Formats: sequence, structure tokens, C-alpha cells
Amino acid sequence: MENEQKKEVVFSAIQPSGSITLGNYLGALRNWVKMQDEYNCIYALADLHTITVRQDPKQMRKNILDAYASLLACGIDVEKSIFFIQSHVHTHAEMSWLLSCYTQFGELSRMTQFKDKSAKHADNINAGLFTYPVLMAGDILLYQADKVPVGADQKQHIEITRNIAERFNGLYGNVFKIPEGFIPKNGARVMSLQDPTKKMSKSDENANGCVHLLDPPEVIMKKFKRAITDSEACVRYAEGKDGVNNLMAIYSAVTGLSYEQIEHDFDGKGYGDFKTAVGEAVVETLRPIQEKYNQYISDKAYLEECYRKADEIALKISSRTLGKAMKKVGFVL
Ligand code: AQP
Repeated sequence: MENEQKKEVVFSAIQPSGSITLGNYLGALRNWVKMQDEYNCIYALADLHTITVRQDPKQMRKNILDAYASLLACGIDVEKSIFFIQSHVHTHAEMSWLLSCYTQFGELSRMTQFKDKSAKHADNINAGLFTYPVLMAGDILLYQADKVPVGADQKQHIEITRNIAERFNGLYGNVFKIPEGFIPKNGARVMSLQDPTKKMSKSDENANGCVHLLDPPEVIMKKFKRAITDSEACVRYAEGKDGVNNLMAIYSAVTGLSYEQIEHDFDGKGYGDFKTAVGEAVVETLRPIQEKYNQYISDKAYLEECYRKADEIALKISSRTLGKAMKKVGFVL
């Protein structure tokens, strides 16, 4: 028990905004699973974040349960980690309001995700899209997290979380732990198979650009075979070869092979062979996850039992931090 208390706290969350992608898995989820033995891990489905983009209600309910089952299938172990649903824990919305009063308009305006998403959803640039990083900062700070395993795209949001926490602590003393991002060496930024200058995203309009964890093997193979490469026909990692670089990064992340080894193995072979090898390696990586997903999703009662239990613990932990912060600000509790 004493040892338990000394473990550092890990917090991370994922939006159930669509079917989980290979990018989410390699950039974040794989690390979440690995960290469970060494850290006190707290993970969440960030469903409040998803409504910054318009969602279909029926599909959203399905996505939330699918994502919960998918993460269990990836290896999130509810005996070791707390895995809850953000909207079930009211302290997140409350902390978000509190912290928004300690966050500057200017710093939120500089967030690249806001710029990207407002360009993509020009007809719905809502205030939630703008304040998204504040909600995320609250998610992390509520649990006094030491480390936050995320993909490279979230680096700026971790930075603003640290800035908000430091500003608050500067005014009121040590209320929040200052968290550190934890970005993997391999797979930190998986790119779209159709436009390798853009990150692979759940909401990619081009279905062939994104591999989902639950895609059937033949669909995965088809997507890799259609992946954009270049005209050089040489498997090597180099500037200007974004498509091949991305395939190499994926292959390296799932097989553990170095770029040098991959270049050596595919020396003199064409892209066709390489794409097949990458596709097959991904299929094999995802096969056990898909099998487990099918078991979990067919037992909704078990899923509910898991998240209700975790919601309750998350509320208890986060209420302590929220109470502390509110007291410092001057609220009468
Ligand atoms: N392409 C990626 N490569 C590596 N890591 C990635 N992550 C997301 N895309 C990639 C990491 O996955 C975690 C969960 O992401 P999220 O769902 O909370 O938000 P997101 O980054 O906005 O994911 P998507 O897939 O792009 O969703 P939509 O399309 O809804 O915006 C994060 O740690 C993220 O870094």
C-alpha cells in the first residue's frame, strides 16, 4: 500500500468522437496500457470534448460504448486503472469554468487545433471549440497528474495546461501538480494514408486515409495498398517522402524494427511488397484487440459496472482538487 502511494499519477483521455484509429492506438493507447503497472493510471472517455463538433445523438451514444469496449480490448485493465466517463463526473465541467477565468484569450487564440478545427468546421466555430484546452487542462489538473501520455499533436495543449497551472499556483500557492507530457518515440504522429501531410484522424472525410481499430482485415489491407507513396520506388526514410516515411513509422511502431533494418529488408523490393507487409503487420497487431472488443461490446452490463465504479472513484479524487482550488479563490464551501 505504501508503495502504491509513491507511484506517480498518469492521466489521459480520448474523445469518443468516432471509431478509434490506428493513430490513437500507436500515439497514445499503447502507452496507456504499458504504464498501468508502473503508475497509478487514471483514464477517461472525454465525451464532453466531442460536442465541440456537432454529433448525431444516436451515433454518439454508440460511439461512447464502442470506445469503452475498444479501450478494454486494447488492454486497459479496470483492476489496475480507473477508467471513467468524463460527463459522469461533474467536477470536470466545474473546473473548466474556474480555469477559464485564469486563461487568456490570446493564448487560446494561438492553439493550432482551434485554428485547424475552425477551418474544417467554418459553419460552427463555437465557444467550446475555443475553450477546449481549458476543459482538457481541468481534466488533467483535477487528478494531480505527473505524466500525460499523448500523441505529438497534443503537445501544445499540455503546454497550456502547465501555463494555466503555474499561473494559478503563482496566485494561490501549490494547488496543482505541474504535469509533463509523455510522447512516444515511435508512432507519435501517424499521418493520413491519403494525405501524409495531415495527421490520421477519426473524422477524416477520406475513409481510405484512416485505419480504424475495428476495420476488418481485408479493409485494412485495401487501405494500405491504396496508400499514397511517391515515384521513387525505394523504401527509405528521407525528406520529401512523406507517404513512405509514414508507412515506415507505422511498420516500425508495430514490429519494433528500426528504420535501417526496414530499409535493409526491403532493399530492391517495390512499394507493393512493402505496403502488403505493413498491412499484414497491422492486421496481426489488431486481430487480438478485435476479438476482445467483440466479447466486451456484447456485455453492456459489464461495461456499465466498470464505468460506474470508476466514475465514483474519479468523482471522489477530483472533488478534493476542485474543493481546494475553489477555497483558494474565495468561494464559501
Ligand atoms: N494521428 C495520430 N498519431 C498519433 N497520435 C494520435 N492521437 C490522435 N491522432 C493521432 C492521440 O490520440 C489521443 C486521443 O486523441 P483524441 O481522440 O482525444 O483527439 P484527437 O487528437 O483530436 O483525435 P482524432 O482522431 O483526430 O479525433 P477527431 O477526428 O475527432 O479530432 C491523443 O493523445 C492524441 O494525441
